[in-house]
Amino acid sequence: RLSKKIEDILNKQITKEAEASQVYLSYGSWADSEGYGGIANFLFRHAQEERNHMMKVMQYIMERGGRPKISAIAAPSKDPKNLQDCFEKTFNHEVDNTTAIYGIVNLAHEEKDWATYNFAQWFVKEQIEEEKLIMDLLDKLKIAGGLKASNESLFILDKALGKAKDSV
Ligand code: OFO
Repeated sequence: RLSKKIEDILNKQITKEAEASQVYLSYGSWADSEGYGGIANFLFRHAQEERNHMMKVMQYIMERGGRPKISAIAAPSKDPKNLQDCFEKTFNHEVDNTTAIYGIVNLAHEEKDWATYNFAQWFVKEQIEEEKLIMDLLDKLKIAGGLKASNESLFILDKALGKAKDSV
């Protein structure tokens, strides 16, 4: 059974994943309004992934006899200024989430709750992938010319992201 402290930190993670999902939804809506339909599609797909992460934590809490708590989530930050800003902000959100996951790993270790420790490893691995995914996006944008990217290269990037198969 989960200790109260572990249950609390996992419940906070439910909110974090839900917030991450909102961020991707809101950036996707921004990208679409800027004409980047492919990037919007990528961000919406990712919003769904974050929701899946939230469900994964909920299911684990229930399996361990706990009670998931659904809390209010903060409004996403305001629209990005441009694509570069969008990807950078997204990356910062991911890094922030990685820190939260490490918090769970630390507490599980401290409490010798090896089941939760083991559960959290999936997220440790997932965060490596997510950070890499966004770093790759930033690289692609840089190659396209960053803030000075031509419409043509942005068009190609947008098209590629509309189709790209990202993980999980
Ligand atoms: Fe839930 O993986 Fe990103 O934040």
